This record gives sequence, structure tokens and C-alpha cells, in this order.
Amino acid sequence: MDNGTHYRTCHLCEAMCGVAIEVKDGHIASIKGDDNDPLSKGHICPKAVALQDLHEDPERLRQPMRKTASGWQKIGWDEAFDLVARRLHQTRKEYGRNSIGVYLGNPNVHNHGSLVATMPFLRAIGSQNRFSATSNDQLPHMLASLEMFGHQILFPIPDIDNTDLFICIGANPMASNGSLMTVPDVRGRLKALKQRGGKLVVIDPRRTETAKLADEFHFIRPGNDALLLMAMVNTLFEENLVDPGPAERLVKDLELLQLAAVPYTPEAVSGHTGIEAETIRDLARQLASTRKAALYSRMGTSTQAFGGLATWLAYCLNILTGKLDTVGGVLFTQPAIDLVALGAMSGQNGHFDKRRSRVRDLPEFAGEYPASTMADEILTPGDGQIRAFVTVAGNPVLSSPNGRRLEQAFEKLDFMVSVDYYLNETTRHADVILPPTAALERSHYDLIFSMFAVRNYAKYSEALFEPREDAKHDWQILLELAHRLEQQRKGGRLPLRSELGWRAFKQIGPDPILDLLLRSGPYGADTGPARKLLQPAVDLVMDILPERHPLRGLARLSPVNRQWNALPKGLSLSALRDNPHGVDLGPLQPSLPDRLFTRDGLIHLAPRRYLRDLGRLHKHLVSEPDDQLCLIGRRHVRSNNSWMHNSRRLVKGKDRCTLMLHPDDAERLGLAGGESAEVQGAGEAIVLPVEITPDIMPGVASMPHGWGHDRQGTGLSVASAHAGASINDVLEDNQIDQLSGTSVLNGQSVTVRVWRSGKQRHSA
Ligand SMILES: Nc1nc2c(c(=O)[nH]1)N[C@H]1C(S)=C(S)[C@@H](COP(=O)(O)OP(=O)(O)OC[C@H]3O[C@@H](n4cnc5c(=O)[nH]c(N)nc54)[C@H](O)[C@@H]3O)O[C@H]1N2
Ligand SMILES: Nc1nc2c(c(=O)[nH]1)N[C@H]1C(S)=C(S)[C@@H](COP(=O)(O)OP(=O)(O)OC[C@H]3O[C@@H](n4cnc5c(=O)[nH]c(N)nc54)[C@H](O)[C@@H]3O)O[C@H]1N2
Ligand code: SF4
Ligand SMILES: [Mo]
Repeated sequence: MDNGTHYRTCHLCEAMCGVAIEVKDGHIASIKGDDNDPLSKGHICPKAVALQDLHEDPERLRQPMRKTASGWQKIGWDEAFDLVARRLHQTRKEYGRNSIGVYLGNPNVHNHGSLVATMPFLRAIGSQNRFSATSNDQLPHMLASLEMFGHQILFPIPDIDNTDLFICIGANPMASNGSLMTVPDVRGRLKALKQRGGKLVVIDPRRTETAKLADEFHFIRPGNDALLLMAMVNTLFEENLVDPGPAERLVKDLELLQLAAVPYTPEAVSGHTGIEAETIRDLARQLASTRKAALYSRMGTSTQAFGGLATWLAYCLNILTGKLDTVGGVLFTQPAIDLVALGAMSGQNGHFDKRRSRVRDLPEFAGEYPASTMADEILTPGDGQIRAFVTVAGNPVLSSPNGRRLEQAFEKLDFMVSVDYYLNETTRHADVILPPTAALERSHYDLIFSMFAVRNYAKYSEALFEPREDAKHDWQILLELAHRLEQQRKGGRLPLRSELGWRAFKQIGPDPILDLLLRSGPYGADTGPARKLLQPAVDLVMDILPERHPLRGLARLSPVNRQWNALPKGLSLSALRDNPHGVDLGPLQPSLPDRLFTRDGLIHLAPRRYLRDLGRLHKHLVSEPDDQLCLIGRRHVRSNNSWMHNSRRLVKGKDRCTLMLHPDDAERLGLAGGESAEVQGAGEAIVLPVEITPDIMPGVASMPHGWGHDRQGTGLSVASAHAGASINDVLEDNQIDQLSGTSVLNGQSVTVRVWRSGKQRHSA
């Protein structure tokens, strides 16, 4: 890279901030916010500097590694690919295709090359035993989108820049910078909301950094959001406040929802939620009476015992009060590369519960089983038992519940391979590690988070540094493995056509595919006269074809679709290269009914599976509220899941892996601030320092996830020196939201006691 300033998207979290990276003599001299980025306008968070730390980290692996009796050994790529393909194929041949397990971690969705290569890779593996971070995260949102709108990644995004009331439940965007809402500089945007007279309401078991900006804040007892939201639905019907507005003619099963809400009066849920009945009514009234309002829920409401119901009800509330498809409410985006429409075109709207996992009979979602059952599938003997495992950009030992059990499971495998550039808590169990290039050595286009942004926006970044000659991108690794696995399956040789196909794919890579998708997308290069000619035909097609016809999908997608006539045109890869700060494609726009993908073209307010799960919620409603201490998670702006603790600049300062306790609980337990507490779930106990604060609800303890770097045999010296403890060593993997299969990461009961230093502490 020549000296000068390079503009780029920060890929670390969902906010997609534009960064300006200054390079001098082949090194990064500074990383600043890009003032000319139309979405982030110069905003960055403290993590942006970690782009440099990650790039320069001497402990980042740069060559394939093989575990031997005498330790890790560097090997060449060809040898590594051969070994991995051979071992995986052997397992498959001996025990069947489902004997290979695959786990895909979060950074995959920040990497367009991986996204393009994942599908052929998974096909080549051919196993149904797939897992990902989704079931520890946003699965309930995907399920609600699938059930209600007909497509698993069609999310209603809060129009935060235009709203007058933002109700934020179970999310802390001030720390996380937003999720399923790409919102760089959320502080600035919330400040602007207040300046125009708007209001921020936060509902959380902890008075979070976001809550501290709120005009109104309510503690909620963890795991009870479905009750709160049901009582808000109940109030809307009781007080005749239901008015779906733009969605009026499109909603189906309104009466079923009304009926379902009957038992959940504000009085009935008040004990469990810890929120007064009148406050609940007032929340419902405010939402109904503010024309531009958005109710937003995230991690805290999705990864809990009633995550499926809570997320569904959050969507329902926006619809019942006319916020869906309203400027200032929640809207569907229109991204330049429209994976929603592309998916629908090929019949890939998503699916749920098409098959069930072998050991615990849990439903698949989008072809994946819940991460909480990974260890069961490895440890339980029988037909279909997982014997070899692949992780790609994931650290499930720290990120999935009961990480200790998962570690035991990984040790039982015949073979394990990790595509990852760190020797960490997960990859230390692998036999082979295949490290990809670092992010600054590859180009970047945010295929996923462009779809969730609070403004339509497109940006492409060139690689900043030339990769080393022997380095491989994630997509190259995945395609090479896929190719070799296919060859093995066919006895060593592929038919000429498919051999050529694989070679071509490996030659081309993801960027020409981006170009094709950009050009043929809604903002694609203007087809000029051809468009005039084609337009009548396309209009006809749209009018006469049945909703689900593939041709209709094609027409919907093409830049000549009349629905998109008003959109700016001309996007292509070269157009994006000419605009290195990114291209603003305008504010979110109403898009109903065109953007619905349900078979009947309607919004399903009361899908059966939610109604069926209400039995469980009702049982909870009529149970006695318990007073056990329960554990929840939190995020900090200087940390990102489990894998950025090797950056000295990010981990410096005071210990952030602390157990927050309310003063009343601390007193009851005899714990003073700074003292070590032992936290015990059903399995392991962990030890961490206590932080006493009135900002946490009595009866609730909070600690961050992604720590616990004291395991032996990793190659992360900075992280190990700031080890912390892993919340997922305490959380059980048998607690899931029974509707969706999502892990319960918030609200599990724990016992906390003073830790006496004489006692044996778990050693890795
Ligand atoms: N208790 C609790 N558990 C949680 C959560 C919680 O809130 N509470 N949050 C959950 C959520 S939302 C998520 S998304 C998951 C995340 O869970 P995971 O995705 O399993 O874990 P990460 O910590 O993101 O680890 C990412 C891994 O990818 C590697 N990596 C980073 N960049 C690249 C790359 O470009 N290519 C490759 N090949 N590898 C790369 C890193 O070295 C690291 O090993 O954790 C979940 N777990
Ligand atoms: N700095 C930083 N940014 C990140 C990440 C990170 O690790 N660090 N991770 C990224 C990822 S992968 C994701 S998915 C997003 C997540 O982004 P967010 O969804 O904003 O995640 P959190 O900050 O964990 O906020 C969850 C909130 O839910 C609250 N909560 C816990 N239990 C309950 C409950 O039962 N009810 C209610 N109402 N609230 C509850 C917690 O106290 C917490 O404030 O963040 C992304 N951004
Ligand atoms: S908020 Fe921070 S980590 Fe997230 S994209 Fe922006 S600079 Fe990167
Ligand atoms: Mo996540």
C-alpha cells in the first residue's frame, strides 16, 4: 500500500463505521473516523484502533499449523489441505456424512468472501450437523421475520433518525453500537432525537449506558419480557388503541392475537416483571399515541427462556400501533445487494423445524441445530454421532453455554480443523489450524449489515495491504477444501466440467460476483433504452404472475422493476471504487406490500407455533415469582465477543470482567466491592471480582461474555494476562427457549458466594 489515506469500513461490529487509515512507509500511522462517510460521518469507537492491533499482532497465525505429539508444527498449505480433506473424507466414508460437525462463528457475517464461499463449502461437507452463533443470538428475530413476513432476514429496522419515541428493550446500543440496526454514532442520533423533542425509553435489568441517556427507564426482571409485551398488547386491545395504519389491509389473525392476550393483564404480569401495572399501560399508550415511534428489542429479549415469544410480540406491537412501514417507525431497508429478494427468488426464504437433532430432538433453523446441543451430538454414541468437527471463525468454547463440556467433547473427536487466525480456547483443540489473511489484507463489502442499516447505503473497500505471497483468504481456504472434498468423494477425480467450474470459481473470487449483484440490483447500472423497451413487459410480468413464481422474483430484483424507478441508479463495483467514502442511497422508505414474502402476501400476526408456545408462558404467568439470583450478560464498548482481548490498547485499564451486584444482594451475601465471588451454575463454578452498584436490579447479577482466557495451551499472551472468567462455564446448555431452540444466555439461576482463596480453583 502506498503512503496516504485509505478509506474503509470497520468490520468489527455491526455499525459499519467509515475509517480513514493513514499509511506511512508500509505501516499504519493512524486510524480516524472518515468524516465523509455518509452513514457514520466521522464516528468511530475505541475499538477501531484494534484494526491495527489485529493486523500487527505477532501472535496472529500466518501459516497452517498441525498438532503433533511434540507440539504445534508449521506446515505448508498444500500439505494442510490434503490432510484435512483426507481426514474429513475418511470420517465421512466410515461413519456417514452427518459424522462431520460444522460451527460457523460471528466474523463470517462480516466477511463477504466467506459468505460467498460458505455455501459450496457446506455442500461439499454434506452434513446436517451444522451449528452457528445464530442460536446464541438473533434466531428469534429470524424466526419472527420468517413466520410473519415470509423471509428470515427481512427485519424491520428502527428509523431512529426520524422517530419521536424510541423504546429500547434488552439492548444496549451505547455499548454494542447497535445490532439488527446498523447505527454508527448512536449517541449522536439519540441526542438528535432528544433535541427534536423526542423521547428515549429503556427497559433492562441493568441501568445501562443507554439507560443513562433515557428519559424513562424501567428495571425488568430477566426473562419476563414476553409477559410485559403481552400486557402491552392486552392494553392496546382493551383501550381500543389498535390501529395498524399502513399495514391495516395486510394483517391477518388480529382477533387471534387479541384472544391470546386476554389473560395477560398489566396487573397479572406486574409481579413477575417487576413493573407496575399503570406503567405498563402508559408504555402501551405512549407507543399508540406517538405517530413516529419505534419499539426495538435485541439480545436481552432474544436469548432468554421466552426469546421467541418476546421477539414476536415486539414485532406485533409495532404493527398493532401502525409503526411498521411508517417513516419514523420501523421499516424494511432496500439494500443495493438484496439478499432478501435474491434468496426468495431461489426459494430460499428460510425454514424452521424441517428436521430434528438426533439426541435432544431440537428443531433446525436454516439448516442449523441449536449450538446448545453441539456437545450432545459429539458425546452421545450412536448412528449419526459427530466424529470430526470444523470451526470457521468461531470460538464456541467461550461463546456457547457449558463451554467446559464442549471442550471435553472436542477432545473426544477423531479429527478437528479450525479456520481461524488465533490459537485460542477453541482452536487449541483442533488437529489443524488454517489461518486466513487479516481483514486489512482483503477487500470488504458489507453484504449483511448493509441490509440492516438505518439508511440505505453501499460501500466497497479495497484491501489495504497486499497479503503475503503464501497467505490465503477465508474464501480461498473454504473453496480449496470444498474442491478437494468433492474430488475425494468422486474417488479422486471430478468430471471435466465440474473440475473447470471449481477452478474458475477459485480464480474469480467474490468481487466479480459483487459486481454482478450490484449491477443487477435495484440501484444497478441504468439499462437506458433497454429499460424503456423492457419496462412494459416487466410490468406485465409483475401483474399476472403468481406471488411465488421465480420469474416474478427475477423481475422484482432487476433494476427495471418499476417499484425501483425512483431509486438512484448506476451502482457497480467500479462506481463504488470511485466513491471510497461510500454512497448514500437515501432514507428508509415505505415498501409494503411489495416487500412481503409470505405466500398469501399478508402479515401473519398470530402464527400457530407462537400460539402453541403460549401454554408455556401461561404456566409461567400463574407460577409464583421466584427470588433466586439470576445471571445476565453485558457488553463493553472496548471489547468484542471473545476475540479482541489480545489488543493491549483495548484491555488496558481496570478489570472489566466483573460481577455486578446490587448493594442489597452484596450485603446479604457478605460480599464487599473488589472481593472475589464464586458463581456457581449447575456445572462449573467461576471466580471473579465483584462490582457493587445500584445500577443493577436487586436479585440480578451481570457479567460480560467472551472472557476466560486462562486455559492452558493458547497463544494469546495479552488475553491470558487479562483472563477474566467465562460466563459460559456457568450457563447450562440444557436451558433453551423451547420454541426456537435459542440458548438461554440471560436469566439462568446461579448461586453466588464469597470465594475463599484457599479453595481449589478450576485449573484448565
Ligand atoms: N453468555 C453469552 N454468550 C454469548 C453472548 C452473550 O451475550 N452472552 N453473545 C453471543 C453472540 S451475540 C455471538 S455473535 C457469539 C459469538 O460467538 P463466536 O462467533 O463463536 O465467537 P467470537 O468470540 O466472535 O469468535 C470469533 C472467532 O473468529 C476468529 N476470527 C476473527 N476474524 C476472523 C476472520 O476474518 N476469519 C476467520 N476465519 N476467523 C476469524 C477469532 O479469532 C475467534 O476465534 O457469542 C454468543 N455468546
Ligand atoms: N462493544 C461491543 N459491541 C458489540 C459486541 C461486543 O461484544 N462488544 N457484540 C456484537 C454482537 S455479536 C451483537 S449480537 C450485538 C448485541 O447488541 P445488544 O443487543 O445491544 O447487546 P447487549 O449490549 O448485550 O445488550 C443486551 C441488554 O439486554 C439486557 N438484558 C439481559 N437480560 C434481559 C432480559 O431478560 N430482559 C431485558 N429487557 N433485558 C435484558 C442486558 O442487561 C443488556 O443491557 O452487539 C455487537 N456489538
Ligand atoms: S462502532 Fe467501533 S467497532 Fe463498530 S464499526 Fe464503528 S469503529 Fe468499528
Ligand atoms: Mo452476535
